Amino acid sequence: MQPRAVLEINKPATSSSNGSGKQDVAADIVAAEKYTVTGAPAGPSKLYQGVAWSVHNKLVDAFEATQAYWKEKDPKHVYYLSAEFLMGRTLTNAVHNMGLEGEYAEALKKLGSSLEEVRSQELDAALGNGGLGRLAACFLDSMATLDLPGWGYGIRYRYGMFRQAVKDGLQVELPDYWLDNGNPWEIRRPATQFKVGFYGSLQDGKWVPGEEVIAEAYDVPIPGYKTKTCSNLRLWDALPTTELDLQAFNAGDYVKAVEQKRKADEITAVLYPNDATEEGKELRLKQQFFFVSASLQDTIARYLEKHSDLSGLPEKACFQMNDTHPTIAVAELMRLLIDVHGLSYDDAWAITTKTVAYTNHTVMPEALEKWPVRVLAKLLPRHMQLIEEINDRWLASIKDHVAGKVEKELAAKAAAVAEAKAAAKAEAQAAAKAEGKELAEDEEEAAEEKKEEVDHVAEALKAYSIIQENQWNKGEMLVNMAYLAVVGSFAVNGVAAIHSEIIKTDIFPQFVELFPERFQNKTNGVTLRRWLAYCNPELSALITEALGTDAWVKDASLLEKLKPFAEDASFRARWRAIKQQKKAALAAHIKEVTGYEVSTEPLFDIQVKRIHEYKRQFMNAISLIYRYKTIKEATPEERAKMVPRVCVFGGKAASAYYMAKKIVGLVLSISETVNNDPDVGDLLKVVFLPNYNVSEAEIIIPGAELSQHISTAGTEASGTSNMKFALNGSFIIGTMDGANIEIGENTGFENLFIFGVKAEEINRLREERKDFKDYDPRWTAALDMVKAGAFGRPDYFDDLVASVNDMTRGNDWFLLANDFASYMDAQDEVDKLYRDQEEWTRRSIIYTASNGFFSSDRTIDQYAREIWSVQPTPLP
Ligand code: GPV
Repeated sequence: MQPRAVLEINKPATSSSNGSGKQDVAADIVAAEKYTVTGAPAGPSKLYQGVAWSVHNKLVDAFEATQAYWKEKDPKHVYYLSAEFLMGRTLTNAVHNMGLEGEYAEALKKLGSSLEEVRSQELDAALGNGGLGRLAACFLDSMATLDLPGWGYGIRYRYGMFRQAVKDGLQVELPDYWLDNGNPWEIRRPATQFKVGFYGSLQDGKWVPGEEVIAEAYDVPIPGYKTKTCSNLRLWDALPTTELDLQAFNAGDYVKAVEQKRKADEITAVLYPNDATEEGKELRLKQQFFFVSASLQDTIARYLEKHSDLSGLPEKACFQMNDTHPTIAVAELMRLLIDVHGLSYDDAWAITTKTVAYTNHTVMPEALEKWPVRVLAKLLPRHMQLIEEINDRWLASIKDHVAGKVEKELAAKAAAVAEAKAAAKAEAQAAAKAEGKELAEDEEEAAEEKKEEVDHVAEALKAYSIIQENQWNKGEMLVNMAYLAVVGSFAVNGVAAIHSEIIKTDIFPQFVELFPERFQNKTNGVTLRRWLAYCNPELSALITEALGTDAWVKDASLLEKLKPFAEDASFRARWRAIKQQKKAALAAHIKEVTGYEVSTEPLFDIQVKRIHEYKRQFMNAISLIYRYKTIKEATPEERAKMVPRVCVFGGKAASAYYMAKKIVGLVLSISETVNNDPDVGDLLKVVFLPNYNVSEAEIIIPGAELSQHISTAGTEASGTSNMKFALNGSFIIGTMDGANIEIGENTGFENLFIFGVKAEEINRLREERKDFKDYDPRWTAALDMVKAGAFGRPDYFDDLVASVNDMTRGNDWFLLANDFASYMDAQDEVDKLYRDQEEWTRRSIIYTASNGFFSSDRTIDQYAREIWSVQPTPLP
C-alpha cells in the first residue's frame, strides 16, 4: 500500500480559514465552534473546540508547506522511534510557537474570553509514562525549531497514562478518556496504511503470518518556534483487515464475526503504565512490533518514491531508537530489506547498521528488556530466526578476539600457577633432599590444559551473546534487547555524563572493548518554550526586559547574561515578587484540588516524579515525619526560629507496584495528620497533588523554591524535571546522580544542596547493608511513629517500613538509612539559607542564568551533528 495524497476527514468545517492574507480570527473561531462534533453546550469547553480547530487549520497549512518542501529537497531525515510521546496540551504551545498569540488574544477578547480561560479546557495527550516520553516530546519541539527534517513515530493509544485519583487515602486508577471530545491536533490519513503481520510460520523460508492488522497513520503537526517549519509526529492506529467476518456473521457466530476487529483494537488500546520496568507481556511486544513495522515500511515507501536502490537509505534516513522499546526495528529492517526487497543478508546488514542508533535510558536491571525466545518465536518467527543469524554471525566475528583475550588471561593465570608450583616444587625438593629422597615427574598436565582452553572461549563468548540463558530460570532462553540494539546500531548513547560512563563500565563493557567509538553521551535537555517561556510568562517577561531581547527563547546560552542582575537589589525584589505570584497560583491550585489552604509565606518544597523506590520519596516522607515531631516538641521560642514549609508531592505509582502504592498512601496519611493538627499551623503543610501530569507540572514548577532529586547515586539516568526547576529559579536538593551533577557544574555546587554517597560507593555499601546498624536517631524516631500508628493503619505500612529497616530481610536496596543523616543535614542547610531572602534570591537568579545548557535545542543540535548527520532545512 503506497501512501497517497493528503486527505483530511473528521474535522469540522470552518468558514474563513482558507486563503491567505489577514483573516478574521474571531469569525474563524465562531464558525469552527458552531460545527464542533461534541455537542457540548456553549461555554468554555465549546469555545475551546472552536479555537483549537481554527488553530488546527493554520497548523495544517504550515505542515503541508514544510512537508512538500522537504519532499522536494529530499534531505536526510531522522525518525525518532518511541513507544511514548508525553505531549501534554497543545493549544498554548501551537499559538505561541506560530506567533499567533496577539491575534488570538484579541479575537478571544472580542468573544468575552481569553487564551488562559480556554486553554484549561484541553485534555492532556498523555501517551507516555514520565521522563522518557516527555523527553521525546521536547525533542520534537527542538527538531522543528532547529528546522531539522525529521518525524516522530509512535502509537496512537486510545487510553493514555491512567488518571490518578485519591479514594480513602489511597491511589485509585481511572481510564484516560483523552479522545472523547475528538482531537483537533491530529490529521487522520486513511490513505496511509500498511499491513503488519504476527504469528504464523515459516514456509520454504518465507514468513506466512497467522494474523494481520492494518496500521493507519494519524499525523500530529509539530510547529517550530519562530520558524515556518512544521514537523510531524506520526502515530499509528490498528484496524482489522476485514471489519466483519461475513461468513461467521451469517452463521450466527457474532463473536467470531468481530474477532478481528477486537484483536486490532487491543493493540492500540492502552499505554502500559510502567515507568522504567519491563512487564514482558506478549501484547506489549505486539505493540512494539506494530508501530516499528509500520514506521519502517512507511519510510521505505517514501524513500522508494524518489530512489530506486535501497543501498542509499543510510544517506537519507536515520532511525533513533528511544530505549529498547523499538529495538525489534533491527530485525524488522533486516526482514524488509531481505524478504520484501530482495537484498542479500550482507547488504541488508550493512544498511541496517548504518541507519539505526540507540539511546539507553536506564541501568536498572528491571527495566532492561529481555524477551523469552519462546514468546518471540511464536509472535515473530521470522524475526527470531533473523536474530539467531545476527547473533551467530556476530559471535563468529568476535571469536578470534575473545579467544585471544582468553588465551592471554589463561597464559597469565598459567604463568602464575607455574610460578607457584615451581616454588612449591623447589621447597619439596629441598625438603626431599634434606631427607635424601628423589621426586617423581608430573604427567598428562599439558593435555588437560588444552581442553580447558576451548571451554573458556565458549564461556567467555556468552557475555557477548544476544541470546542468553535466564539466570533466574535455568533453561529459559532470552533475547537481550539492549545487546541487539548495541550490535545493530552505529551509535549508542546515554542521557547524562555519569550515565554514559556507567553504561560503558557496568552494562556494555564487553562491547566498549570491541568498538569504543560507538559509545557517546548526549545529556538530556528540555524545551525552554514550554518549560519557561509559556509556563512562566511573568519570569520570562522579566528576563526579556533585562536582556533587552527575547532571543534567549531560541538561544538559551544568552541566559548567562542574567548573572550581573543577581547583584542588583531592585532586580532581586522583582524576581522575588514573581516567585511569590507563582507560589500564590500554586497555592490556589492546591486549594482547588485538595481543599487544603496553604500560606504563600513558607518555603515551597516540591518532589514531583513517578513514584519509585529508587527515587526515594519515602526518604522525603520520613524526613517530614521527623520535622513534624520536632514542631510538636518545640518550645514557642524554638518554633519562632523555624522555617515554615509547604511540602508538595506528586506522582503516579504503576498500578501493580505494591511498594509505590504504599508510599502514596503514607504521604496521604502524613498529609491528613499534619494538616489537621492545630499545633502545627503554618509551620508545616504536606500536600499530595493527585494526577501529576504535564499540565500540572506547568503550574507546579514555576511555584517551586526547592525541588528534590534524591535518587540513590547511580540509579537515575538523568532526570529532566531537575532542569525545568533550575531554569525556573528553584534550588535543588539532590544526590550526585544523573544530570544533578552537570547542573551542579553549571550552577556551582555551592548553590546546590548535595548529600549522600557517590555512585562508586554503592556496590560496597549494598554488600555491607546486611549488618547495617548505624541508624540515625531521627530516622528511628520517625519510623517508630509510623509503626506506632501515628498516621493510622500501622499494619498497612508494615511492609514499607520493613523494606528499609529490616536488614535481616536483606532490604534497603536503595540505601535510604545510609543517606538519611546527610539528607537531614542538607535540609538544615536549606532552612539556614532561606532565612536570608536576599541571598536566596540572588542564587535563585544564578540558577536560571546558569542552566541554558539544558535546553533541548542544545541536545538536539548534538544529536543532529554527532549521530544523525541531519542538516537544518528551513523553508525559504
Ligand atoms: I528505560 N526513563 C523513563 O522515564 N522511562 C523508562 O522506561 C526508562 C527511562 C527515564 C529515566 O528514568 C530518567 O532518568 C531520564 O531522565 C529519562 O528517562 C529521559 O532520559
